[in-house]
Amino acid sequence: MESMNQEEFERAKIILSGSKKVLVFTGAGISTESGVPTFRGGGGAGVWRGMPFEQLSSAEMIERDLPLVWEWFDYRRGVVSEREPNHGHFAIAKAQNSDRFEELILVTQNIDGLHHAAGSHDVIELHGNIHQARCLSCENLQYLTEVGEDERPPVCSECFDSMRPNVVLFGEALDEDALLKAYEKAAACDLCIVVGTSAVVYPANMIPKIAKREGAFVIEINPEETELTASVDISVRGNAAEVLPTLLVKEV
Ligand code: BJW
Repeated sequence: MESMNQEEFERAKIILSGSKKVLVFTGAGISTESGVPTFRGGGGAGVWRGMPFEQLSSAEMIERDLPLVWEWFDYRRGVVSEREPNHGHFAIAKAQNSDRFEELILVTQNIDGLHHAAGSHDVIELHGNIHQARCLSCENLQYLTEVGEDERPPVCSECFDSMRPNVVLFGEALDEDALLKAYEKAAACDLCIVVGTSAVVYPANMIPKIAKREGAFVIEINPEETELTASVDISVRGNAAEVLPTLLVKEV
């Protein structure tokens, strides 16, 4: 871990050893070492067929061209389906399934399902799940393994209307229960670990701010500086897959 700021890392380890209620908040950067592109900063998921992802992944595009939205997410699902969780995902799952902390809540902005694949449970997926379709009329949710690849858009088995990818696009509201639960847990944790997110997308980016406001210690893990860096208590500059196994699993 040559590029990591060792002093900050050592401080983070000490804080972790005294923490009971931990909230881990992840973004696209945790899946970098699995080969899933990030959105910003040249990560690779930013443009497809010459169109910026902000345009493709938008509420407006669902109205305008649902088949194109399906093509875009079928392509993305193809990329994700070939990927596996990395040491960062596994470290979180291992800590969550151990008795190291009284509670470890995992909130993610990612739609790739890699936290589940690593063995994490009760994951709060704020931006949905790329492996699911949702009915435009009755909100029925189905896994794409049940729906199949033949029909785009897929037809709802309950009401026969069209289905859309179950992801939260720009201009759309997040699932209220998921967001409320994430905010409540952020307000109640004593340590919030923010991993691999640029923290620019609202309302998910309120989570570390709420945690901090309510008195939690905030640690950021990211190879780059972000909008959040100036306001966190410790910023560990490193890759999630390298930092998390030592930080979360091994005690001081
Ligand atoms: C590593 C690493 C390694 C690299 N280890 N780290 C103006 C001001 C404020 C807000 C707005 C505004 N205009 C519009 C808005 C609102 C908008 C918004 O926030 N826009 C901002 C971009 C300005 N938000 C919304 O529209 C949201 N809805 C909403 O506000 O609703 C209001 C409403 C209420 C009631 C009714 C109706 C409406 C919805 C936002 C949904 C976002 N969805 C997306 C797309 C999902 C589908 C898809 O995948 O295509 O979610 S956007 C995209 O960004 C995706 C991500 O989850 C999200 C966050 O990105 P993330 O995870 O932070 O990734 P990156 O790429 O930004 O950063 C990666 C980081 O990893 C970097 O920092 C790297 O350094 C780091 N990294 N390698 C650790 N190895």
